[in-house]
Amino acid sequence: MGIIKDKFEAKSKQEAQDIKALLKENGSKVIGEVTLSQIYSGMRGITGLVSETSLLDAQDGIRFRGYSIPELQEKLPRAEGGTEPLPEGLFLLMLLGEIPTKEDVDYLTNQWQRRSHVPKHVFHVIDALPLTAHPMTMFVSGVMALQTESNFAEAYSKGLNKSDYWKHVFDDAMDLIARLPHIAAYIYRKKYKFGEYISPNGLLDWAGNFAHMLGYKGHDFAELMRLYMTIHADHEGGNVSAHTTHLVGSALSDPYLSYAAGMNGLAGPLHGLANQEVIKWIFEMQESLGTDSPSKEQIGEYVKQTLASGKVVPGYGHAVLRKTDPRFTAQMDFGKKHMPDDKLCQTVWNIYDVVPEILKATGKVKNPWPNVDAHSGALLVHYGFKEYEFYTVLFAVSRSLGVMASLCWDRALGQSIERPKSVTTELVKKWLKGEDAIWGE
Ligand code: HAX
Repeated sequence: MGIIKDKFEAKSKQEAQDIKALLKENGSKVIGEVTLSQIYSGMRGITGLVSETSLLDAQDGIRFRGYSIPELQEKLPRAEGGTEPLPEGLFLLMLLGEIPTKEDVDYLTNQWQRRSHVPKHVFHVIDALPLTAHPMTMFVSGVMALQTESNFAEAYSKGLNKSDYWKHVFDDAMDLIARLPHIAAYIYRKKYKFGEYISPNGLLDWAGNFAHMLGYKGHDFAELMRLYMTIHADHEGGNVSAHTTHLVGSALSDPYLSYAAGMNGLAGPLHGLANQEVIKWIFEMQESLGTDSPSKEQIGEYVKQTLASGKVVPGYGHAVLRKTDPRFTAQMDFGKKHMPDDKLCQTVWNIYDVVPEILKATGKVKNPWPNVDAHSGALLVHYGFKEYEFYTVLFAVSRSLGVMASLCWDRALGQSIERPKSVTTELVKKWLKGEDAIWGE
């Protein structure tokens, strides 16, 4: 890991100096205003965080260090005979800010293989849970059990110089990412495949080996995993999973604790759990309509029923995006290339034709377009991966790449403990009457 760590040290030291100079000159510049509505509605639109790894534009979608998803597909190294990017390459791009070579990516694959050993007690903790437990509960429990291995926690307890925090966070980040596919695949095989576990294959790349341990063979599924692990990795810093990881890490909780906290947020149905909710909703629609190829009219009626019963249409809407999510488009392109006649994918595409107009007509949904979760399940089902309760675990494994690269940056830049100011409604009322103007104390 020496080469990557040395490169990161040089880059982050330079960046820390630049930020110091930038703040000295411009630290008191005002970058926006905050309205009362914003503090009552999830702080939407308030710029309050720095996250180096990616940036989300409401119209164009996500860019990782300036690169769009089609650009990543073109520029990042691929597996032999493949067309999708290797997620190792995206991780290096997020960490170091440069498109890596195939040699760099192969080196990282090798390093992660060497670090992938999972101690037995982690599996024992997962085994202690009932088989009925949700896979995300099993996954986060496994990650918490793995916290015994934290370099950062051990070094901190012995006494650690502030300037060395990042070094141990870096090592934990690498170990954690390396180990997650094994933990996730163990849960999948335990819960759905009668505990018939598959040993890792040290010759495969990170996502290819994950596909192998899950038990899915064939080039196309491995390619889907490479694409999936790449596009779900990061979505700038304010989403629940990234922000939570950053927030918990800001208290110097180690990377295992921080990541586990973030993934508990990913497990919410308005965030990462939406991928299971989408496919569940489509299966329920098929059952209720008695067909696996519902017409657009039937879909439209079903969507209206969903809204009338006070539920959200899963996979649609976004807090920041105002156009179709390019992560949805990348998956639709994959579907059109590999499975153009798949009935479930065709249903997803028909839903895409129908839902936006209905959501627009409500007059309140700010983004009627599909997000990343609207498509992923249909691609997985095509390869026989129907256990939709597991889908958020796939998302979580991918998300480790973004949140861990970010956590390395947080510590290398010496970011502070996060602590925004909150107020009470009583204070707001007094302030509105001019009786109390004290904010921010
Ligand atoms: N179906 C029905 N109503 C929706 C909706 C949808 N897909 N999306 C938004 N709305 C509603 C909101 O519930 C809100 O209603 P109320 O005023 O009655 O509370 C109103 O429209 C305005 O909401 P908004 O400003 O457009 O959206 P928010 O920023 O508040 O919320 C969400 C963004 C993603 C949470 C929202 O669009 C949603 O619930 N979508 C469905 C769940 C989903 O797909 N989540 C995954 C998002 C992507 C992600 O994080 N993946 O991990």
